[in-house]
Amino acid sequence: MSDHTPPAAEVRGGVLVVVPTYDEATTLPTTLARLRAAVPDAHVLVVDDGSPDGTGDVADRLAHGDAAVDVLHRPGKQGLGSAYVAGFRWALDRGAAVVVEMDADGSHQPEELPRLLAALHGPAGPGLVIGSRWVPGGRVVNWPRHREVLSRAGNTYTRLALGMPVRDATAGFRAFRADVLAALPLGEVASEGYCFQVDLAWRVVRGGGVVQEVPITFVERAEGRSKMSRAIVREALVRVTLWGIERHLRAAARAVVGAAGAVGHRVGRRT
Ligand SMILES: Nc1nc2c(ncn2[C@@H]2O[C@H](COP(=O)(O)OP(=O)(O)OP(=O)(O)O)[C@@H](O)[C@H]2O)c(=O)[nH]1
Ligand SMILES: [Mg+2]
Repeated sequence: MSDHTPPAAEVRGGVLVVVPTYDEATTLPTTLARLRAAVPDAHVLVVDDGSPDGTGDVADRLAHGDAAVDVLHRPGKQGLGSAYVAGFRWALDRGAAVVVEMDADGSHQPEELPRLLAALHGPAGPGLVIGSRWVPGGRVVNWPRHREVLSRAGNTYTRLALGMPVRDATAGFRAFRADVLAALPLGEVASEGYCFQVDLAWRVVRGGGVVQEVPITFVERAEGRSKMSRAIVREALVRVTLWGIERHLRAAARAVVGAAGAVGHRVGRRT
């Protein structure tokens, strides 16, 4: 933890942006500067997993000069999902009203965050707002064709398997209402990569919450290295498939119970 730990009153009732980092020493300073300029009232928590490139020190330096920036240091790479869960707990413990997820690599443009926040307070009453690449108006810049195909295909598969009305469920630029986030069983979330994003959206939908998508322009990182891997894609594919099967089995079980009830009712009337 950086030497500035904000009193709860500084965060309470406000927006807390969680920025997970692993080897983002070259990208973090610009991202934080843009974020602080775009949403000056927001508090920022960088969650660094002992990055070998010294991102943790860079983050500490930035936090030292800015009371609205804090750093949570974790020993060694533990994955994006668990970094976010640690950041969420930190935010909820301090009474944040809104919790935001944002990458450090420049793909999520801080200047678009005010639109996400406006939607969160808008008439649809969402518990979760997702900055979406795949709704009308959303787009990607400088993304290799194979990444776009993978993301579109993965999201279509997810939507059909889960019957979830979300076009970009793997997106990681999002804003949660804190009460909705606090109601999720964060201790049960075991997903690590893209799947973490699907997992949380799916839990919000199953809990009866509204998920709203806002179009964004996603910009491929210009510096640093992607942590996307085959294992992360595999994790998402396996888990989403299992959740889809589970959903169909539950629906089938409900249909059988319903049919048995109807037959029992008819038999009962005849006897
Ligand atoms: N604390 C922490 N942060 C991580 C970890 N893995 C990735 N990150 C950060 O999470 C954010 C997203 O990671 P990226 O490498 O950009 O992965 P991605 O956005 O899914 O993949 P690309 O689309 O290729 O950029 C970045 O800010 C990373 O530094 C991790 O294990 N721990
Ligand atoms: Mg990225």
